[in-house]
Amino acid sequence: MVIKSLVICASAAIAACTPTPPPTPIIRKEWRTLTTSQKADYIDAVKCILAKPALTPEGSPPVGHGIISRYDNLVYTHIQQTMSVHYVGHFLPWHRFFTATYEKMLRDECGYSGAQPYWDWTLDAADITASPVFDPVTGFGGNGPWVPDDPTSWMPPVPGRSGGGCVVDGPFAGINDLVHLGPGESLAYNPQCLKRDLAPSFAGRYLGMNQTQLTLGQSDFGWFNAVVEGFPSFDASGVHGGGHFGVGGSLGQMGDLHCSPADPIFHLHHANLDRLWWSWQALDPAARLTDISGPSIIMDPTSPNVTLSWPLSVGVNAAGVTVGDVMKIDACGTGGSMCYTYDSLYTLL
Ligand SMILES: *[C@@H]1O[C@H](CO)[C@@H](O)[C@H](O)[C@H]1NC(C)=O
Ligand SMILES: *[C@@H]1O[C@H](CO)[C@@H](O)[C@H](O)[C@H]1NC(C)=O
Ligand SMILES: [Cu+2]
Repeated sequence: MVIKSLVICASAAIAACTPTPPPTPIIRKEWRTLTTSQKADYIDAVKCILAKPALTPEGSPPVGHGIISRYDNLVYTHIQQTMSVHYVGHFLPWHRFFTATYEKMLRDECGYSGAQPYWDWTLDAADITASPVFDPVTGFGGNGPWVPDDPTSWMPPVPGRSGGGCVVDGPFAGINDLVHLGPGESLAYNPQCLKRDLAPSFAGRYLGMNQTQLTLGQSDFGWFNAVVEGFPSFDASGVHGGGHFGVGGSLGQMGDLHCSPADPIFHLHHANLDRLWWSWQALDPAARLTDISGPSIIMDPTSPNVTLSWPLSVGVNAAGVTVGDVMKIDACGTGGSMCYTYDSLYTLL
C-alpha cells in the first residue's frame, strides 16, 4: 500500500503530494504514571545499552580506559567534562543535551519506543525511601546496606546517609561489574557494583515543593541556575544536589560529581531538573527562551558570561550543538535540535 501511494505520488505533480508532517515531540512522563509494562520497557532498554559494546575509539585497545559498554561512553563524557559543565551558565543546557542524547540512544540503538521518564521528587520528599523509583520489582532497586563513614574522605559525610553498599534488589542487583569507571575522575577499568546511600533527611530538605517553588520564582536565568545548583556545600544545596546526595549519599555513584551518570537513576533526576527549567521558561517564553548567562568557567565570576553561541559537546555520542540549539525542547528541527515535551509542568503556587 505504501509503495503504491509512493508511485502515484511520484507520477503526479509533486506539489499535490501531502507534505511530510514535521516530527511531533515525544512526551516525557513521571515514572509512577507509567504502566508496569512501560516501566519494564524502559528498564529493558537501559539494560540493553549497558550490555552493548562501547563505540570506538573510546573502547578500543590500547587505550586502557574502562569504557566497555555503550553506556560507559556517556559516563566517560560526563567524567571528562565534569569541571567544565557544573557551576557554569551552561550547566542546564549541557545536561539537557546529555539526557536527550541518552534518550535517543535508548530509542535508536535499543528499540525503546517511549520517552525518557522523569522523577518528580517533590512527590517523595517526605520519605524518599518509599519512592516508586526505588521499587525492587518495577523500579531501579533501593538502598545499599550500611557501610560506615570513610574517615579518609576529603568530604564530610552527607548528613543522614543510611546505606553505602551494593544495591541488593531490583534489576541491577548482584552485578559486580555494572559500573566500569570511577570513582571520581578515574578512567581506569574498575569493575564495581551499583551503590546507593540514601539520605532521606537531606532529600527532604532540598527536594520538596518549597525548594522547588523558591527555584521557580527566580527572575532571571542567572539566579534560577544558581538556585538550582546551590553551592557545593551541604548547608546551601539546591534541588540538583538534593537529588544527587539524597540518593547517592557519600558512597553511592549518584553522590559522585564525576561518575554520577553510572547510576541509571541519574537520567530521571536530570529529566526532572530539565522539566523544572522548562517550567520556568514556560512562565515567560518571550524572555526566557533566549535568557542565558552565568560564568563560562567553573564558579569564576570574572569569566565571560555564557551566550547562545556557546558550544556543547557530548563526545562520540552525538554531533555537537550550541546552547541556542537546546533552549526550546519541542523545536523538532525548526530552529533547534530538541524534540520532546513534558506531560505536565510546575506552576507558581
Ligand atoms: C523545605 O522544607 C524542608 C522540610 O521541612 C526544610 O528542611 C527546608 O529547609 C525547607 N526549605 C525551604 C526553602 O523552605
Ligand atoms: C555576566 O552577566 C551578569 C548579569 O547579566 C553581569 O552582572 C556580570 O557582570 C557579567 N559578567 C561578566 C564577566 O561580564
Ligand atoms: Cu552532571
